[in-house]
Amino acid sequence: MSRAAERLKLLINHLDRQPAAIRAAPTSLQTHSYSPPQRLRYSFDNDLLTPEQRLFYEENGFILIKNLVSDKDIESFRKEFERICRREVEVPGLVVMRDLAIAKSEFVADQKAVSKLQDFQEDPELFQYCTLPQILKYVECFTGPNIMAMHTMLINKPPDAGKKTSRHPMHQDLHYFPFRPADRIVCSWTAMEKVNRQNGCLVVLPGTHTGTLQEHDYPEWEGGVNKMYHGVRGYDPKHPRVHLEMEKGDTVFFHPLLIHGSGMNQTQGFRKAISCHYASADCYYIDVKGTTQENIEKEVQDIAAKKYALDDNITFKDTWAFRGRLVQGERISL
Ligand SMILES: O=C(O)CCC(=O)C(=O)O
Repeated sequence: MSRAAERLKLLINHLDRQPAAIRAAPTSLQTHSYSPPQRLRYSFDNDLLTPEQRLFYEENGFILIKNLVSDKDIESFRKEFERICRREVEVPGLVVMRDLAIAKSEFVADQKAVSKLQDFQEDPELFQYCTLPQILKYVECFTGPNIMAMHTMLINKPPDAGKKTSRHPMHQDLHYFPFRPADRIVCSWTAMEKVNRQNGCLVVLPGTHTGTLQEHDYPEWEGGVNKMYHGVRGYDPKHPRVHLEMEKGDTVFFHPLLIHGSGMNQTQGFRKAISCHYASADCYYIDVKGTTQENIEKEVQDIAAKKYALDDNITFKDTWAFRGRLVQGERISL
């Protein structure tokens, strides 16, 4: 370790212990207004993240780790995705989402393009992703040792058919979650191939994780918007953006308040990524009545009631509690 890194590590150890201490040097993304000293809030020290990485996450709300998932694992996720599209396997609870405008599909003719598989917790091949030790080691830096896999997705951004429906509006993932605290939730998102601006990589607004949960709704896009793709209302369009261009196997971890989205896929190929939202098993459910999350609560409850042929007694919390799976440590309150 360099001397500078050692000094930073000492400083961070100090920040971990002291409720009030020295603040990390501002970056170009921060304004120069004075803010009082704070301790590190968003990450734990488990000897994995370097001091620089911790400070980067604290300031920006995301961190990109190169080459974390092997080609072999990605190949097995890809094959399982294909088996699901061909209906060779039936996965209980899996939600197959299709783009509203894109007719061209992979593997199966005459169907709208699959844009996302959601809730693959009952598929042992895909769920393998959520238990990869190299991912969990990083997740633990943000959640602590007791870890629940709460939400799983394989995102398959189709080639856009000219209506821009392949875009994902800018949003905060916390809008979808009735559990807290937000700082003990983290998303891992792994590129299953090279992703860049052409095929619609992730776009993030660094530092927005330090803000609050904003109001979300369907954006008024001319070509229409895919189901459940809510967008954040009234964010600053001039906020600096970072396009996360990544190689196959690279993984980004990000905070659930970080405003992010993804652009149009302007290539002829499908852009795949696999992702899981993890939360500390110490997190607790909240009642979202009277909050900005009421609209998503209603939409999720309606979908769940139809899917499982249940009456409207199913609660927003239920829809999460039965999907969550313990992946490390002890299941506590989630
Ligand atoms: O992979 C993408 O294009 C964006 C995914 C995303 O942000 C989400 O599904 O919440």
